[in-house]
Amino acid sequence: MTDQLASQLATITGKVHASERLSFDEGLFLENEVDTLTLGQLANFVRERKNGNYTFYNTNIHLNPTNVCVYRCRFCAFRSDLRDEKSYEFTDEMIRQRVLEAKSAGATEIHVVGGLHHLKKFEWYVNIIRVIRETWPDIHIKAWTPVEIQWFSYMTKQSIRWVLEQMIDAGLQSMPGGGAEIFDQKVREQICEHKADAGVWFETHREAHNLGLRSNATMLYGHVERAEHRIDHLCRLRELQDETGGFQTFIPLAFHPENTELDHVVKPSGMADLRTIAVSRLMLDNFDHIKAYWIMLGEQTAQIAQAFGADDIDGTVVHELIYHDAGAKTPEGLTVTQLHRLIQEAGRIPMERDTLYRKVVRNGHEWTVTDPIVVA
Ligand code: V47
Repeated sequence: MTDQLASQLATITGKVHASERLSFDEGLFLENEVDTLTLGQLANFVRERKNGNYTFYNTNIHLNPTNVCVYRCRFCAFRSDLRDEKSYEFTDEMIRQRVLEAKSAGATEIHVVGGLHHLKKFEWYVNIIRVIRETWPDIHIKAWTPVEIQWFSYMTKQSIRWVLEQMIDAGLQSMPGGGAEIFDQKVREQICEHKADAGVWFETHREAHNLGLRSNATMLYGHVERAEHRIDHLCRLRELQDETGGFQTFIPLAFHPENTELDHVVKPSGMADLRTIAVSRLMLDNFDHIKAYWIMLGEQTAQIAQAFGADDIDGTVVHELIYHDAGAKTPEGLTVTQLHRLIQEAGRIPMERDTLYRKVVRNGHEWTVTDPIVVA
């Protein structure tokens, strides 16, 4: 490293230690000039300042009500046409069964996202939330991305706020972070031309936060985007977080190319995964949590990620399809004992949280939650 680069790194290190915000240019510098172990050391400093030695996980289950989708995102292996052999849709009875399975597995959260089915009306989607809520009133429902919310708004000719209010009325309690991909419009045109753009994504999360919902944010990396697009993505997220404070966790999602139109792309390496997690931790100074989603990273990288800025590894994740259709080789779910091992072997203390980051205390099949876990 030249003297000039070393001096830039020293400035950034000083800012990180003083909890000062890094600029777009400093983000690019981290991406382009700083070695992986130095990035990890800096990100780990922030991670421990915010969350100590804890790594969070939750007990959750996924429900993807249909894979039929009007969109053809080039990175997606999950979607299906109605006539394809693999197309499916959930009935009320299937939803009830999934919820009862969640109940017997002790899940605190159900994560619901799926395709935009051209033959289903808004009421079909509201009913999914209602059936979950009626089947088990205690489970936290985290559902829909801005892509779905905009589709519902288009179908009903009502505002995004109205759509969210109907969903909240039916039982929706928070929103996952999907649909964000990369916010840059030129990149979106190459990977998901027709889908809701960055403006819609932010408008939906802003409305959700204003209505009292918490939500997550994601970034899909390792396809056609470049470093400046990733840093721009992170800077845009922290702007909305400054305004609303409604985001809980950020999840960088590594692209899985198998069975997609982008199957010529080489999957991001373990080093790229660790660097992206570390840079995200450093840029998103106003996010409490960074999640290393073990399903897509693999269990080994998720373990190491806990020393590169991540303080959460998601959950038991039973019935995940989006990554597994795209070639993820991870198991379709992990037990709590396996999650504990992943965390403890990384030298961290496992803490079960609910969706809103309250500590979960279990007593046999019963569970209660404490106040939100305080972070720095
Ligand atoms: O938006 C789709 C991504 C997202 C592929 O909020 C792909 O807690 C890689 O958002 N390779 C949906 N990624 C999943 C998601 C999520 C996951 C876990 C936790 C949370 C949370 C949210 O999955 C999509 C897209 O960015 N995706 N296909 C693929 N082939």
